[in-house]
Amino acid sequence: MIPTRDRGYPDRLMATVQATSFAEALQDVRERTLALVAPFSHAELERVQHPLMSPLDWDLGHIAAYEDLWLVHRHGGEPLLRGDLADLYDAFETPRATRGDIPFLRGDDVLDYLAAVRERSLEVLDRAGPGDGTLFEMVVRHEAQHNETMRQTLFLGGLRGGRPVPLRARTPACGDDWIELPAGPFEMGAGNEGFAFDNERPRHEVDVPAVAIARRPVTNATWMHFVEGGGYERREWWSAEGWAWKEEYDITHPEGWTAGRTPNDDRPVLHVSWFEADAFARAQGARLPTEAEWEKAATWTQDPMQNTGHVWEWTSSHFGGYPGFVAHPYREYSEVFFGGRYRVLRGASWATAERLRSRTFRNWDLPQRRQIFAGVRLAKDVT
Ligand code: AVJ
Ligand code: FE
Repeated sequence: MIPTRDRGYPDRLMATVQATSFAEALQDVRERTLALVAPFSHAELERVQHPLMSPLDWDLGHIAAYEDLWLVHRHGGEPLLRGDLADLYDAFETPRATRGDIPFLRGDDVLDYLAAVRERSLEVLDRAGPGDGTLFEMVVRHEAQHNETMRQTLFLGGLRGGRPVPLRARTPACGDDWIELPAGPFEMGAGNEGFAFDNERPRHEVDVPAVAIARRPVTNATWMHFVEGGGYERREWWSAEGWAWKEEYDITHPEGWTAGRTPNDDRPVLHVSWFEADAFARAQGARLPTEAEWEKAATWTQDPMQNTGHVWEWTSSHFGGYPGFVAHPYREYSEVFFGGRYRVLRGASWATAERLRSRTFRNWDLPQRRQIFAGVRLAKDVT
């Protein structure tokens, strides 16, 4: 099953999640996980495809370990199936850079581990029920998030599944098509009903000055124009930190624009860093939107943003907790990333599961990162 094949192009940010049972939801995301790795040999799954990313087999074992921890151990009250593997599959105990050298499960062993844990969690669901559903929803979404991480690995490794299936409909190339949002407050963040990640709460009022936000994300063709116009050479368009990064790594175009693959077309540009997005915006006499501006625009039904949900959109905002933030249910999801160099991305990408798509979801990454399926939507002040 290839989840991206028949998607339309226009606005598909909002999820239409059917009210399926958790057993079905777990089954559905597992089919997607297994379909992602099905084309590859054991050797390809064991390999470090890129220094930034875990071997795909590590992701598989981590998905199983996370499910065992939260559903079987915490929710079901049973001992871990493989307590001996807990540290190895803990993202903090074992940082990505070292994951190539550790004895993670490989080949059929990791597939057996996934299946054995799944059997246990379905037994817990049968016996104890889903509780308020939070942990089951969290585990389904965790696996879906790792599906996107795994696609990033496939992209960087040049393997099948790392690039979007070419979309039939295309965006008209349009430099100056702005949505004007009048000044005023809106309710930011997720309400109390239903599932949301801790960093989306609590909902709170934010007053947003008048702003213009681009109707569509920046296209490859427009980015090509930036490259040809000296975008990566004009010091005045770059932040000091961004310029230093660009010089050190000799960055001259988005990640993946190799000879013979320079997509000069009207699809949203992908695989640009925050530093590049920031410089590009300055070159256009514009800026990146704040995440509040982005979210307000996403709720502005009078004149909706278009082509959301194909690329993550960098914002100017640093990742932090909303006023009154409470870590829940686990501290390591968001809080440990607050207050650092992380920038927020909004929307969703072509590789994001339907279940994860929402107007309040906050993604984050470091400003130099380009493995993420990220692009740019511009904003500018209204005077
Ligand atoms: C929300 C995508 C930034 O991949 O680091 C997966 C999701 N957290 N396992 C990440 C996540 C723990 C997270 N992002
Ligand atoms: Fe994880």
